[in-house]
Amino acid sequence: MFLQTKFVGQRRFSLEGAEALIPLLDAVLTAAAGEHLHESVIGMAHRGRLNVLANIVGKSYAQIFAEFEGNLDPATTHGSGDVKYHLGAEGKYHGADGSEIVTSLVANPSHLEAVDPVTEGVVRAKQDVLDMGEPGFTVLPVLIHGDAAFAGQGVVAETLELSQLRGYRTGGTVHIVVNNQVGFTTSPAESRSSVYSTDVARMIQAPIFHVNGDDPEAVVRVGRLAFAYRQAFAKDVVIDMVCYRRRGHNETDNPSFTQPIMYDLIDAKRSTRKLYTEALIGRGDITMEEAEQALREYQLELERAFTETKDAISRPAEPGALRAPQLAVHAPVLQAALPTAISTETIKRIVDTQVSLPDGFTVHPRLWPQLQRRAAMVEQDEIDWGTGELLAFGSVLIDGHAVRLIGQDSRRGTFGQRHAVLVDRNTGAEYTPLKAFNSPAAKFHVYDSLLSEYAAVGFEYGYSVARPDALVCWEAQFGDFVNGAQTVLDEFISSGEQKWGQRSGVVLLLPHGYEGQGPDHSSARVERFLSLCAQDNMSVAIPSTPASYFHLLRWQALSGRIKPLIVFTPKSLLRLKAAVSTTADFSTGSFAPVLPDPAGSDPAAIRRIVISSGKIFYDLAERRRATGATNTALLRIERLYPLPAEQVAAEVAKYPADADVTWVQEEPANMGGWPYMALHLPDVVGRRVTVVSRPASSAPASGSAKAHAAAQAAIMDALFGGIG
Ligand SMILES: Cc1ncc(C[n+]2csc(CCOP(=O)(O)OP(=O)(O)O)c2C)c(N)n1
Repeated sequence: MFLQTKFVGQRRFSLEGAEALIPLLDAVLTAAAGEHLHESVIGMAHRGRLNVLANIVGKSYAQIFAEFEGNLDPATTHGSGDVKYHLGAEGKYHGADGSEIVTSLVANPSHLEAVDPVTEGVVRAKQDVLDMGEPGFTVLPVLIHGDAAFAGQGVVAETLELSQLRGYRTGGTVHIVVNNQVGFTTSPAESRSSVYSTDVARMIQAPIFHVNGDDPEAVVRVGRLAFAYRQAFAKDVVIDMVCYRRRGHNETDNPSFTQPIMYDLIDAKRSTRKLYTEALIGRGDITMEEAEQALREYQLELERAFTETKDAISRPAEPGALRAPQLAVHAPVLQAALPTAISTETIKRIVDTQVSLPDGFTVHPRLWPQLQRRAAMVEQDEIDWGTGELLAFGSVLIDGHAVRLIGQDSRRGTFGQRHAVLVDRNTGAEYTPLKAFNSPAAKFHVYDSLLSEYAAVGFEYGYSVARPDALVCWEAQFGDFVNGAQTVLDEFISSGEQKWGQRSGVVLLLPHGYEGQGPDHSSARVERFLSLCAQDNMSVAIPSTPASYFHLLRWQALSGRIKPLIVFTPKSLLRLKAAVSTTADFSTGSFAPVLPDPAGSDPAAIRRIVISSGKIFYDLAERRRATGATNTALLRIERLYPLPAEQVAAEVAKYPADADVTWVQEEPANMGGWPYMALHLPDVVGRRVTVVSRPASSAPASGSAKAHAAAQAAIMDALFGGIG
């Protein structure tokens, strides 16, 4: 209300009509402090966010006014910044009884409910650190929703579905629906088919309390009950606070155009505060003078803060984002090579876990040879992709960093390449070899996830924000399906640091490659990720060998560069004979963003420099061998962003200055790396760059295996001619 008079016409998404949210949060957080919980993390949208920041998280009125004045402190907004009702904050809630609890509000985008899984991930990460992986659930998640969004957004159902799963549970979330009975201008009859907006929560049998928002004492009672339920059963609980919205969707809207009768009623209605004050006076709990005095004092305090803000030229920074815990990390390393090799003893130690199973454990007879082969690979100097990954995870654990890997069927691996968890053939008991390297602070967490991308990726983003010391990997079943999480990619992963200064080192593992499996099992949309890259916001890589993947993962864990890493991972290369690395590739060297031509033909004879990324290199190398061509050099770019311009230029400079440069990719010309390379490569190599690819296409790949083979052959023919 105060803001309404001072900042006329500014949007603030007021809580008027739903004021009881504040005593409700007070009841929940005071109870949480009473139970000695460590912390509470709140995720919410626009409605009442400023009130929550001021009254619950302890953001100063002066700071809020300063932001309304447009005095956004560059230290809090980092780069492009965001509108004031999206910023996160960290503070402490001080209850009236003197109790206190650390409380943070997670930064969120406009996309309603997108912050739900992110908040859960943040909470789980904090719990994993505090509780050392045992379920103590000492951090409380609170999610505040709008009624229309709770009913309409599918990610709500996905997030509820996470709540009891081993890999995701947080010991129960207190959900509060601020049910003001209208969504923007849309009435419930148009916005849901369910009776209540909260009906979606019935699927997890959560208790749902419907409570009258105009009865603050009932609201508080329900808040205490809900928290007690969470503590007793470690399950989600929902409070449906039925209230109203005194103003339009925001303060510039006129709601009577669309809900005239409702707004006649609301206009005639006395506010919750007035009704409650009258009730207290009527009951003799306070006098009229005391009530007026309290209101006057509060308004004076606001006026004082407002005047100070007007006077102040700048304000000291307050955290605009959920801060990562203080960490002893190295200075960020980007271009410089970070030593990521491990000793041959460590290699042996890690590989030995595959065949040193507990007494009495019966591994599946078909799997046993596969595990034995891993040990033999080191001897034979032919380490495959699955083993390379094992070496990365094992050595990162040995180096003292937790590893969390989660995705659909990630424990076995979609392509049967991982077997991170072994299942006893006779008893069904589980054994996770890499847990041999667990320490209290650095554990190996590997889970199969629910069949979700949106909530699943959101959760890992949140987890990684709160745990930058850990290697946090989300794996897609096939990379194609990551587009179900596009909101998280656009709003959090690629832009969270720029908007809110919120850093994440999350790793996305996205199986990608054209192998004739049709339009939905081929492309993780390299082009889309590259279009999101700017200002060094993340890394995008397509490692082409097990050792390259190994060094990349270790680089991500050890470099101190806390940026998301997108990895396009292989399918057929998992078993391709040519795509193995030697033991020395792991015990020496580091991640190389550009791989030189391994053939070592005479540089002076080169007429064409072919640059590619990922699996197509093996097809190119094979066709070059088959045709006996000696005039073509094959370079690989292992990390597309940040583009290793100097290294690419240095490799190209080894060949004649008039040699042609061609970018080759499996993807259609409007997809893959080309749209990005077409913009940047000519400058890097100092000459025109042509492309050989599938023709531009609306669908990413053909549905026919025959058409696939023909298109792949056409790419090779275009470069090398027919085999003859
Ligand atoms: C995913 C998404 N779609 C659409 C919008 C635009 N939008 C902003 S607020 C709003 C209505 C929200 O209604 P409700 O959830 O009941 O919350 P309220 O504003 O009433 O508190 C809409 C449709 C959005 N922000 N996010």
